[in-house]
Amino acid sequence: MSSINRGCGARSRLSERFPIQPSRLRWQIAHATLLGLLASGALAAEPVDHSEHAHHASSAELAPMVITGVAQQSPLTVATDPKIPRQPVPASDAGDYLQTIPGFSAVRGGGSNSDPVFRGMFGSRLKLLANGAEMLGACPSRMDSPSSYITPENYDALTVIKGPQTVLWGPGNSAATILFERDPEDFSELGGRIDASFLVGSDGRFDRNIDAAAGGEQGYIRLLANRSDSDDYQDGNGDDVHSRWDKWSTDLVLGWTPDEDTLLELTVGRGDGEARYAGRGMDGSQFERESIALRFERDNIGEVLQKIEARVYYNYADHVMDNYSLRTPSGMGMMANPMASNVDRRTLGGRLAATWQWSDYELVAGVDAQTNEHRKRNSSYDMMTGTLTEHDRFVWNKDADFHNYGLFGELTRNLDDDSRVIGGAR
Ligand SMILES: [Cu+2]
Repeated sequence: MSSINRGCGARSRLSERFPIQPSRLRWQIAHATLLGLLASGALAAEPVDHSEHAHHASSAELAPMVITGVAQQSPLTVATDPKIPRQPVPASDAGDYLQTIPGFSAVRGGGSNSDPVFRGMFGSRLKLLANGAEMLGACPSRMDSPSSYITPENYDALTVIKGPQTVLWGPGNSAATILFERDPEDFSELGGRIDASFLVGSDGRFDRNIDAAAGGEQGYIRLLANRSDSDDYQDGNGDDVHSRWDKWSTDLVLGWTPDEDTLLELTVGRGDGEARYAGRGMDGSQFERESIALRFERDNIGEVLQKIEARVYYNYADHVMDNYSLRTPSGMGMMANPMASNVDRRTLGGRLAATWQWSDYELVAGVDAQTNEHRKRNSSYDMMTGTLTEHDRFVWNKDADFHNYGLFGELTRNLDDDSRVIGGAR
């Protein structure tokens, strides 16, 4: 008997030798207190047995602590629902939204489209993926940072994997990997749902969101649309800060679920917007996004091979910045006259991964690839006649073209309920 259940025996011996593991106990008390704080906030309207609460409080004598960030799921992972309202209300893009997670800050240029920074690192060290697809933006001065094309409310789950701790989602993620994911719809019979929300704030802030889905056992259709406006805000001195924005984004999702374990999903999306930048010589007058993505998932395949997932995506960013449509040209220096610059980027990518499970081990391995093409064109201004020739009268000039291909594998060994060892290579 003891030889069969050797794993169990070893564990019980360990707990006999250390009946209470001090570090673990402390962690559990801290956790319980945090949960207690959250629960007492959420259940404030319900009758509370004060005597029992008083008893709990006296058994764990910890100083009161208020946490206003998102609690982490594990030391390396933060998972949250991006539809949950936040305070202070973030701008409509992912950059400002991520600041509600401890460790994130942002490089701000105006009211929206800030560039997220995690533990002092930003840019290509942060891997931002929307449903597994990357959209890097086109602007050489990062007016359209990757986060500016992501509307958090249009997603169901946000996961932040801190540090270079995963090799599963592409190269270059030395600061963190940030995943915005949309869950597949699950209709067991014909039906539908609509989630709509409005937000009105000071300085002309007005957001409207709609997320509607209909479907049945065989598949679903889902429409997500969002628009957000804000006026210039006032600084402490009462002066207007050049920061107004107006952005919209919409996605249509078509899912086919021939059986419980199979999913084929097509997503088509579009968005655009404009944003003033207080800290720059130009404003963003166009942030056009076009995206198409196809994903396939198959679960519960066999004893060892558990899951196969495949995704292909196409993302196109077409960005215009100028110094005349959202402001008046300064009339002096380098930016004296009206000028516009138009940049675009086409990204095509794909990923195929499989999950294997045997005894305490789990292996996720696969391949991925991505190609990028970047182009630009500028307006021209004739100082003699004072006429502006718009950027779209010129031909595109391709200035970058690159690809990457990856082969990756990540092996996890579960030691007990709380501990894992993870190793990966790419
Ligand atoms: Cu720009």
